[in-house]
Parts: sequence; structure tokens; C-alpha cells
Amino acid sequence: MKTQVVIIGAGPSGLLLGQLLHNAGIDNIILERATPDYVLGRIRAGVLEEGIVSMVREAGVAERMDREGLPHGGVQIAFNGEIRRVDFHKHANGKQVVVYGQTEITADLMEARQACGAPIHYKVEKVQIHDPDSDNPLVTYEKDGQQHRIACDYIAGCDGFHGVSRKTIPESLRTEYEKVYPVGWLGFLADTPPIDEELIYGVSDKGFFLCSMRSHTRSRYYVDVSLDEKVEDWSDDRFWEELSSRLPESVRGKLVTGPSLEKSIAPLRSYICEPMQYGRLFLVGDAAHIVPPTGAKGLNLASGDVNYLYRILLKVYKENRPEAIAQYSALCLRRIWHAERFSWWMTNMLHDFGDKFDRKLMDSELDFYTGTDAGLSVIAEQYVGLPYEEVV
Ligand code: RFL
Ligand code: PHB
Repeated sequence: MKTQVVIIGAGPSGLLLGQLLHNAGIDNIILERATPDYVLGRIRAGVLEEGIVSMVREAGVAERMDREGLPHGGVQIAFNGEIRRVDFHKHANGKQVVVYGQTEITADLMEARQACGAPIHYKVEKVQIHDPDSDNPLVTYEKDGQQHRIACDYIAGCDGFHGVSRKTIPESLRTEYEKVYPVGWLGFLADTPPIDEELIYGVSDKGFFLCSMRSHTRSRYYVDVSLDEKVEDWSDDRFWEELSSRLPESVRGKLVTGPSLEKSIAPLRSYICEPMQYGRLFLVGDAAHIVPPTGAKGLNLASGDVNYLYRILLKVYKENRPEAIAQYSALCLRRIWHAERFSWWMTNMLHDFGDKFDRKLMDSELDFYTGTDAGLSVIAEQYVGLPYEEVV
């Protein structure tokens, strides 16, 4: 087999890149280890910045997102029993975010892929990248016990944090930057009306909470828990009690409880691999970087990488400029480090890691940043997302 671009991983990064390339007439094959149902069952991101919204539109897959997505003009932050609002219209030049689940985007992209007939192979095993630093890279894999080989021009490693792509870059050529936090987020999805029209991030004496949503009838909540907690030990009743005890009194009475559709614990981590390219291999999304979920940046960063790689590949194929690939890693990393810093800062401002002094600083920071125009702009401008740079 032969193609122009092999894409490893059919998460949102791989599917979005694949659709954009296909629409531009650039042949690509997607290889995915799991089944479509497994990929769709992972409840993850919910907040989309303008950047990814416009990429999904450019890919021609935005019809349902534009109809069902909920535009949000602000976000709320609770501390000391009080709730303050960050108004994007006032503090981020009228920008907004859209609440629409990652699983919905993924489902829309899967459907588009199927409709256009471009190749995508699920349940593949033993994906290996060969000679990415040569002019003739090769990807091999197994499916149903059969060996396959694909010769290609470029490889997009969209295979998440645990994929094979990053490990293909020799250890001596990459640097990994990592910070782990002593807590995880316990997430809870329920078909109950959200507690508020906007997201509420908050900290109380009992810990962090986030009230989010997927629609007017489906809510998504999180509380932070210590890393030794097991999801099996969290009955629905126990979760609702814990969340309720963390909420400010002014909203507690509005909480509508119900059975869980999904519950999971996600560890918090900051991670970056530099550089994000090796020869003809490019790392995209979670394959190259992880943020703690506090700033809602993970998927939005992934789509930033997709944007840059797509525009670079357009230069390569449509303008015959293969040297354009050299800029990929540096372009991505500038935006990524800003979002990493923002996510790390929001995480520290909203989580009590057990240090008395730091706990007092959290309240002081929250008071300053949500109580002054300057502070509100700092949060708002980064929360709605930094713009993409132009690719030259
Ligand atoms: P994914 O989604 O992990 O997809 C990678 C795909 O690659 C496949 N794969 C392989 N395929 C072939 N061969 C191999 N060897 C392979 N190894 C792996 C996997 O099966 C999978 O299908 O990475 P991608 O596409 O880069 O997308 C990244 C996002 O999923 C991630 O950044 C976000 O979900 C992070 N995130 C959030 N991001 C936001 O922008 N806004 C949010 O509100 C937000 N909330 C969240 C989040 C992540 C969370 N968790 C659980 C980590 C909330 C949570 C709780
Ligand atoms: C979500 O709705 O799942 C969500 C929203 C905001 C975050 C993280 C997760 O910061």
C-alpha cells in the first residue's frame, strides 16, 4: 500500500487532520488501535475555543456542532462561599467558547470519514514506524493476524499519550518536561439539568469542584480526589453528597441529582515532549503534550497542532515547498507552553495540595484575579484561547 500521509490514531486529532487533508485532495490512511465504540466511550473535553470551532467548520463537519453547541460568554469562579463571573464579552474582546462534547465532535468526524470513503482501519495491532528520518518512511501493522505495510511521505502521530509515535523519536533527541500533581479528578456524567447556564469552577474547604455540562439536560461534574481513590468506591449517592458539600450555599439548592451515565478518575499531569517532529514524523495533540484539565486546554491544543500541520502540508503539496515542514515544532510549542502555563496556574489557584501557606495564596490570587479588570482580562483572554499564528 502507498499513501501520502499515514495518520496513527483516530481520536479527535487524527480524524480532524484526516478530514482536512482528504478535502484538500491529500491522500491519507488512518490507523486506530481501538474500536469506534471504545473511542466514543471516553468522556473527555467539553469546552471548545474559537480555533477548533473554525477548524471543524473548515473541515465541513460543523452542522450539528453549530446547531447543538452552547455558546458561553463567560465562566464563573467560586471561592470563600462567593461566586464571581469572568465576562468574556467585556474582558476577551467579545470572544466566546462553545460547549460541545469531544465525543460528539469525534462522532461527527467518524461519520464524515465514512461518508467520504477515505480509508480508516480500526482494531489494528503492532503499529510500527520505520525510517521516519529517511525520504522513504514506512508504517507496518497487523490486522486480523495479517501483516500490512504502507509506504508514505509523512506520518502524523495522533496516537495520544500512550501511543507509539513519540517513542519512535530516539531518546537522545527528545527532552521531556513533566509535572505531576497529587490529586485526580473524579468525573460524573448525568442526565440532569446543569446547576447553572455557565460553568462554575470552585474551591471550598473540602476541595475543588467543577460544574460543567454537555447540553441543557446533561451535566458533567468533577471533584478532586486523592490518587489512591478508586472509582468503584464512589456510589452515585456518595458523589452527589461530596459535590453538594463543596458548593456555595447560593447554588446548592439548585443541584439536581440522578443516576450516573459515566464515572471515571483522571490523574492531573503537565507534560511536553520537545521537539515535536523527527524527520517526516510529526507528533500531534496528546502524543506530544498533556495539560491538567483545569483550563480546558487539551483538545484545543491538539486542534492547534492539527491547524499548523495541515497548513504546512498544504504548502508542501500545493506549493511544492517541502522545506515548510521545518517550522512545525517551534510553531506548535510557542502556543503550547502558554497553555501549559495557564493550565498549571489555574490548577494551583484552585486546588489545595495540603500546604497552609499556599492555601492562603490561593484565596489571595482568586480575590485579585476575579476582582480587578486587569485580573479578569488575564483569565478571560487565556480561557477563550490564544490565536493561531500564520504559517509562512
Ligand atoms: P486521544 O483522544 O487520546 O486519541 C488518541 C487515539 O490514538 C489511539 N492509539 C493508537 N492507535 C493506533 N496505534 C497505537 N499504538 C495507538 N495508541 C493509541 C487511541 O486509541 C486513541 O483513539 O488524543 P488526541 O486525538 O490528541 O486528543 C486529545 C484530547 O483527547 C485531550 O487533549 C482532551 O480530552 C483533554 N481534555 C480536555 N480538553 C479540552 O480542550 N477541553 C476540555 O474541557 C477537556 N476536558 C480532557 C478534559 C481530558 C480529560 N481526561 C480524561 C484526560 C477532561 C478530562 C477528564
Ligand atoms: C468538561 O465539561 O468535561 C470540562 C469542562 C471544563 C474543564 C474540564 C472539563 O476545564
